[in-house]
Amino acid sequence: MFESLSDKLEVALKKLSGQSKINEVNIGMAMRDIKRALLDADVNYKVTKGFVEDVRKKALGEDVIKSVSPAQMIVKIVHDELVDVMGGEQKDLNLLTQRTPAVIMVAGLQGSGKTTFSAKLAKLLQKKGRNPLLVAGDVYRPAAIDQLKTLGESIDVPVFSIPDEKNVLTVAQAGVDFARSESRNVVILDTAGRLQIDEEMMAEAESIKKELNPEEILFVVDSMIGQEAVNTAKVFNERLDFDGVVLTKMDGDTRGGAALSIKQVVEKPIKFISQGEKVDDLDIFYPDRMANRILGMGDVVSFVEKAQETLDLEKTQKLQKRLIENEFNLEDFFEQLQELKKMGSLQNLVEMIPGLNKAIPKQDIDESNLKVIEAIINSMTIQERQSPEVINGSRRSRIAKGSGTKVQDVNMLLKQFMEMKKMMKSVTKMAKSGRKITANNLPLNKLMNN
Ligand SMILES: Nc1nc2c(ncn2[C@@H]2O[C@H](COP(=O)(O)OP(=O)(O)OP(=O)(O)O)[C@@H](O)[C@H]2O)c(=O)[nH]1
Ligand SMILES: [Mg+2]
Repeated sequence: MFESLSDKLEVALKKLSGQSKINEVNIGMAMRDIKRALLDADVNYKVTKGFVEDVRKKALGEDVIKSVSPAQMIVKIVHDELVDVMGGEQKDLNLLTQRTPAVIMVAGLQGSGKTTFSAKLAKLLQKKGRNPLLVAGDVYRPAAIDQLKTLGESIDVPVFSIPDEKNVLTVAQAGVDFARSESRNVVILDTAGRLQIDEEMMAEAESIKKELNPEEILFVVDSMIGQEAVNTAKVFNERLDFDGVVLTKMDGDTRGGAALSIKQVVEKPIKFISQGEKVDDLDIFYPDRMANRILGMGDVVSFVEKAQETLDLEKTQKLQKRLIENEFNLEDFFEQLQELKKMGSLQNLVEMIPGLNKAIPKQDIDESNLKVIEAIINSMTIQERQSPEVINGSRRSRIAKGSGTKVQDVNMLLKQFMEMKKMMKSVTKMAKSGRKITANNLPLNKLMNN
């Protein structure tokens, strides 16, 4: 699913990765590539246009945090836009109802996967502790009842049907009564496939809605039909004002356009995606996870997110400036530790930064180290922090006492700090020669390895 779109987006975004600044020119080029990728994936033209405009605006307006590269920032912006286009938050079924049973009506075009989905949903709800009943509301196709029965048996969910009854309202109403008498708290009503141009069938769907007043109407659409999915959704929505969309056959070579267009066009959330003919292949739709899947760069995204949320931009820039100028002292170091601490546990942090988790093996991260370091620096005077070279023997033992540590610990910290400064010198040289300072050569790395 989405392979081709993913690949193209990746290529487009990679082109930015060598750039030190985002400007009109390179962002313009990237947006052209992204636009083409989306259109090739059969995303609706208007949706594509809006998408690209939004990303461009945000990219040019955004403060780029220093510890994050411009390319990483754009990945994040594109990711957020994908999430947005697909509906933002995950939307649950509306089953919080006073009425028992709650009724879910399943509607859509012929062969879109309604019956298969109904069974998958029954299984999912059952797993969640609900007590579903499947109701065979396809009164037209002779084999429809048998198909649903077979599926129901395979998941141990009862199926209600009235053979030879041709009025779907009669079947549906009797199904609801039956569910009530059997203490089944959710009815899933599978309906006949209908063509949107078939006025009689569309009117029937409307009358089911009117009579049963379902808690939830789900519109099932085959994701393989691309743009047509959006048009169909529009027509069904005008007639039924449905509550959510189910995209089926996402296991096929769908280009993904429907997933990215439907929410924007009909303003209804995608609630499930179905991939496969087996009854257990139903996924709840999470826009955020889907965006990660499309971009394949989840780790970069969460890193930027964390950095945005917590790192104080001004402080970080000030520290970096001092690093470059080699004026970095223990006070700065302390400040940097505080900033990093805000980002959560070190382990989490390290796992989030691409490359860093390889540079620092898990067993080398010892959070208690940090506390010791903090305690020691806390026991120093401002003068000592600013000019560590004044810290002589008697100062060392005073600091050790004050922080509840040993003189060796203080020695160790000072030694590490000096080494770090040495290291920073070489980083500074790197920076001056034009090479980028990345998370990999932050002083933290060195420190944690000692
Ligand atoms: N690969 C794949 N096949 C699916 C999926 N969902 C359904 N199918 C297949 O698509 C065909 C139609 O599925 P149904 O569930 O019968 O569709 P329907 O909408 O109930 O069809 P009608 O009742 O005839 O309108 C069947 O062969 C299913 O096995 C899916 O997510 N992936
Ligand atoms: Mg069917």
